Amino acid sequence: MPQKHIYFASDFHLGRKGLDSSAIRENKILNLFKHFEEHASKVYLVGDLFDYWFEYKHTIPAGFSRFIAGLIDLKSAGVDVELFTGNHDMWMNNYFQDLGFKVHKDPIIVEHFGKTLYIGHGDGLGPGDYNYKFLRKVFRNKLCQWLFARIHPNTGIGLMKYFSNRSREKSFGKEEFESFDKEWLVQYCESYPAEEEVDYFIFGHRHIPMEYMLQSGKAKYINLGDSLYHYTYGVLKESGFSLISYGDKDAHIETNC
Ligand SMILES: [Mn+2]
Repeated sequence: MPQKHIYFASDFHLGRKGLDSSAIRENKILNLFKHFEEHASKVYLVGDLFDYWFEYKHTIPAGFSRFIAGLIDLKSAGVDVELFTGNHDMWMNNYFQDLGFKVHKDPIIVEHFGKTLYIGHGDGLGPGDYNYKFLRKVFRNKLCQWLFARIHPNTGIGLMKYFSNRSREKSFGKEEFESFDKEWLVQYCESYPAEEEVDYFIFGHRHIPMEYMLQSGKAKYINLGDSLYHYTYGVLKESGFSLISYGDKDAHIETNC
């Protein structure tokens, strides 16, 4: 039996066009899931899987059935799948738990292959971004969620799509990297207490694939990129962590697994 690996991916933003339409991107992601099915013991999907998501008590957003079926297939094939919420899909309640998935709303620390991993979407961490940090509190507030759920789904989901598009026009697809010391997630990792020994900090949210050795020389900051413009995912093997590109017709995924 070949050794199985641990996989990570984030920021699919299904429901929105990226380099390709959402339907084409969904196909690519489902193909990637087939690869995971063969090689993974565990998959962490690190947030913003959907461009918008809100669970009403008896209703979920339409349009994602194939993807959700893909998640279920992965699980049925014996792969343990854990989900994280992101800033675009933080309104998950019990729908995915009821399907048997663990859903994390905050970062977690876990150990695999003797390495300690800090895994989280990455929104609201690090210095600055006070407007978002305030909004996040409102969005996470139970009363605000209850009130929002009173709006008819056609209007509620319509509003979410509208605001998601607006925020994207301002930033996504044009994410620019200046330098590592200006990356606020890097700053967050640099100031993380040294006595807690973490080998890999793994985040999504930034939409730029990156691997960076922190000043301590002992831990790495990793950003998983996205499946909107970059088509990247991460894999942890006995030998260490790598970021992989996928999604091109010819490019195959990992060569040596
Ligand atoms: Mn995102």
